[in-house]
Amino acid sequence: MSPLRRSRRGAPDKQDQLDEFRVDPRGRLTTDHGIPVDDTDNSVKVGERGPTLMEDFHFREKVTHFDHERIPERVVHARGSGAYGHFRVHESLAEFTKAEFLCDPSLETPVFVRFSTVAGSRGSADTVRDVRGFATRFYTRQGNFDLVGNNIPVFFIQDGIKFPDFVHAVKPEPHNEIPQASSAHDTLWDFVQLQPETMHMMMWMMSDRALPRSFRMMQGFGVHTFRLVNDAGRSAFVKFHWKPRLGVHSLVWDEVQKIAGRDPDFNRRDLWETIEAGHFPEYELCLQIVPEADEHNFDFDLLDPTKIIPEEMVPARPVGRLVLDRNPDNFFAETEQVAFHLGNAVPGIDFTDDPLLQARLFSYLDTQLLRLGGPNFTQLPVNQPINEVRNHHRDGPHQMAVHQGRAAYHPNSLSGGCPALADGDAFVHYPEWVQGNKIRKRSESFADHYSQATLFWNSMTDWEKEHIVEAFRFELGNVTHWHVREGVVRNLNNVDHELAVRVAEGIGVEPPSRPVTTNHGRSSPALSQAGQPGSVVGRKVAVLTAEGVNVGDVRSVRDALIDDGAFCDVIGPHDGALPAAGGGVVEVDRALRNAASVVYDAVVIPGGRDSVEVLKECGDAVHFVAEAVKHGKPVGAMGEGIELLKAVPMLEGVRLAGDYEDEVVDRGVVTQTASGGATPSFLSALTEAIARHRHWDRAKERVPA
Ligand code: HDE
Repeated sequence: MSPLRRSRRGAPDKQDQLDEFRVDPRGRLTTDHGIPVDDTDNSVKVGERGPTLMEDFHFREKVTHFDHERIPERVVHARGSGAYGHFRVHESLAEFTKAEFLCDPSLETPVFVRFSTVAGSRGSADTVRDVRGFATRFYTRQGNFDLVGNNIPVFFIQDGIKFPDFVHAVKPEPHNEIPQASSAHDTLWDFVQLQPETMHMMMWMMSDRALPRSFRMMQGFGVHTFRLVNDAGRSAFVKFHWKPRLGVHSLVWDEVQKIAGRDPDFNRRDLWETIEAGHFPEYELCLQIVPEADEHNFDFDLLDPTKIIPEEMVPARPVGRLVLDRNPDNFFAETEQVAFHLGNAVPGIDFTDDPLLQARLFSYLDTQLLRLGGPNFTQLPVNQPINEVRNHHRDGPHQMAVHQGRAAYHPNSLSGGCPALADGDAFVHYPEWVQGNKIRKRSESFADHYSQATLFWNSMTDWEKEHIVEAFRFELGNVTHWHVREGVVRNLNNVDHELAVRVAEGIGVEPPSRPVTTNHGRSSPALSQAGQPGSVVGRKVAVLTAEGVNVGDVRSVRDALIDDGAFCDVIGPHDGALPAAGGGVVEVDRALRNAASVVYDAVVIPGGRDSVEVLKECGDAVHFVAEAVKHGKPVGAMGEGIELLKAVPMLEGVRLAGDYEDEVVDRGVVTQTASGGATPSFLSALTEAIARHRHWDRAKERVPA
């Protein structure tokens, strides 16, 4: 039973509640039983060189505790990062729901969010091709509401009974536990080719959505259709969306593979550092609401989790704002022990008969019992609701509550009938009318596996389509069974003929000679990542320098970017201070050997003749710039810095500032001939180019990086 924690401000508050569990390391060392310890470096022995004694209870306790430090990792979504924040609804949604936190704009609801990858182990790299989990716990005054979503709005399968099959297929293969955190292997694609309901999701998986630049720059989706229920008991269907304020932006495939080596914690670090810097990630909660009466007005089934409701059909209405503003104190206690459960729903939010959702309602509680070792995991600080918990659940491992009284049953008279049944404010399951035979069968209305996969393909720009084709080629190129490659191409031909042909041509499979069906030609602009809003906030910019760099160039760029909320690292040949041109020094943030172009969003090359001469002769520096250009990143150069750009072969065709033009902006390459300080127009062109994220209109094939 969770002890009630009351905030010092009177209202229940999650951080106040957590305060009571936080342990300040200042103070003296003790055993777990509070016995003071004055030596924790030497075990008790018989003589200085003799055997260790069993009676050394401090030694035994220390090592025993260590031996038991690990718990099973999540069977999926093992690698994750969490943050606290708060949510506030803009206007009352009482018309649709009685959930208090969605009805009262004056209420700030505490939240904990855990982002994750799905397939990899706890220690795997962040930047892999995968779905990202986006699980949000709202600590409402009516209890915990968990919105356990992903960054992709559909799922691989329609019925939860297929989940173990799918996960066995995507996880490392059982005979040799290879590959780690990757879908590019035979078993996954074998499953895909035989299970066409995966096709819509696989289109998303092969798109840039599976390579988010940042957790701050990806959407979240509840995936299933849920219900909202208002005070009058009227229900409407709803799809939940999170839209990031910074827009949806992704990395490129070549880049993610390199980042996985250079900084496997790339997304985790990004979340942590931006929150520490006060650049709090923000998301808009948007709802697609469908009146119950319209349930059957779509050419797909609202209960089918492999389908979206196109936003052009039902707009995603912005209803509230989520801000993440606090990192956890302890990864294990909070991020690892948080136990989400789809069944944590509050009055006003309810379920539908989506067979994937129904299976999840079973799985999450079950998995926590194993992972957290018993039924009392709800008492862990991160899992406790902020309102009071009272019931007749008793005992079990690690029971924290000291239950008073004699009656642990209902009804009772010995405890005055307490705890009393809720009156009026209880969760009452929506009394949906259901009737039917018991059958093991999928509804015919779930049978169309291709139309929305085609819709997704049709909605992509040329560069997005190119990335998708390349992704299919890479993944299938790793598949050793030829019939599996052929099977996938056959399925793709049901999505779009051109797509199937392009993929087939890259993987040595005979391209299909004709389309199976005619592409329906429909598209949904909301599905494309082109034209997303952008910002420099939290972006990382590298300023490439060597001895003799122009200090004015460095400072002007750095100051302006930091003012705008970006992170800016001066990269130099070594740590410490560099003598600058004309006197003075420039402090280096990172030595070139410890830096990698792939972890930055943009590169700037300041002027300074000597500095640029050194950089031009340095293979690592040229590579640094070339790689940024290859990945479509903004590049800026001032004065002599332009000469370094000329040493990068890919810049053929891109116009640079020179004899006739003092300042030029061309396809994300921003240059000014002058040195001694960036001009306002250079700075604004640079920040705009960074906010645009990537510049796909550059030829990059010939870039050797
Ligand atoms: Fe999960 N999923 N899932 N899932 N899921 C878990 O619960 C499961 C599904 C999602 O950060 C597990 O605590 C089944 C869809 C996220 O802690 C487990 C099915 C969506 C997280 C589980 C699905 C998700 C999980 C593993 C098919 C998007 C991480 C550890 C019926 C809407 C939560 C755990 C966190 C975690 C089961 C399908 C999202 C085993 C059986 C669809 C974000 O219970």
